Amino acid sequence: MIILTHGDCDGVCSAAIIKMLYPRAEVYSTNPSRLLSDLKKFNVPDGLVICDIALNEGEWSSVEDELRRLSQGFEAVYIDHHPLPIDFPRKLKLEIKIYHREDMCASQIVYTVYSNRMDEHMRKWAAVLATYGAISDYTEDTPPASELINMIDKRVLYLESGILSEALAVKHDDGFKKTIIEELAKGVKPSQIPKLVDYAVKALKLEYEVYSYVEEYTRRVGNVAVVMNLPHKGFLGKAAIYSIYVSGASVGCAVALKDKTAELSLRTRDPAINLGSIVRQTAKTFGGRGGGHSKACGAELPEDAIEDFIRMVNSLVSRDSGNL
Ligand SMILES: [Mn+2]
Repeated sequence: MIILTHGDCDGVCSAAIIKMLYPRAEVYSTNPSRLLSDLKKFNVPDGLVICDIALNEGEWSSVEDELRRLSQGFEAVYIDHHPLPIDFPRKLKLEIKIYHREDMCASQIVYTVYSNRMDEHMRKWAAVLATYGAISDYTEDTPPASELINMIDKRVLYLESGILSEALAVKHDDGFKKTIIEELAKGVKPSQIPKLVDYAVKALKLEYEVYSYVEEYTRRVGNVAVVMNLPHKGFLGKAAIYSIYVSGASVGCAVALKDKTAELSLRTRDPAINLGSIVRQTAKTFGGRGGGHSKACGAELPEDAIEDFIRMVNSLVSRDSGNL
């Protein structure tokens, strides 16, 4: 069996839960923009599960073709919690099983799908893994996390989840991720996995440097706080949140530049704003693509379109938040 998953805490926990049932499954990390080309690299395995990978608009039919090519004689499984692209078909053909909901993270969905095949001992550990994932994706108000944090010391659960997500923010090599997933699947807690605490502490130091940078270099375009060229990679989402905190803006936007392309992460705390839908439309207008949740989303744009993009997001955000 092959598991393709996101390389963050939620993705890693999703894969670890599945690997508890399928210890020989091979795990590969991927992301939304690489999914299609990664799928093309594989040949027919005996099982395929994709976890925590958002679907890009306009790509489902190609992804579906690849899944169909790969899943001869078994049903491919797609588990995700990101908003579906607007062009996602209402009626699906057979052979691909999709588990999608937005009120829990991928590892919680994985838990709901796979835990009834587990004995009680396994199920208890799988629930802990799902809770680590939930804490890192801020969905701990739904099961099994919502139940577990009242039964096991929640400070310890948050600490373990924090160690895992911090370490994964800076360690990107696939070999290391595979080791973490194997250890987690065997029941080893994040703090007990060799070197993970060291990486987490290193990541925290970098994160605090990013926060100081955000304090100094955040500027405002109306209701949007903008910060660019962070000193370290892996903290785009957190910088966007922190830029709201330091500026008092309604929306935070952190920008990373690479090869004439800008990668943007945007956040808001204003419930009146559907940022995911604003960003999806605006990115399209400027020749890029983007989207995501109503409070947390991202975009990829041509570098020279950034300022126009931000100005348009500001005018749409100001309209929705009533600050115009
Ligand atoms: Mn996730």
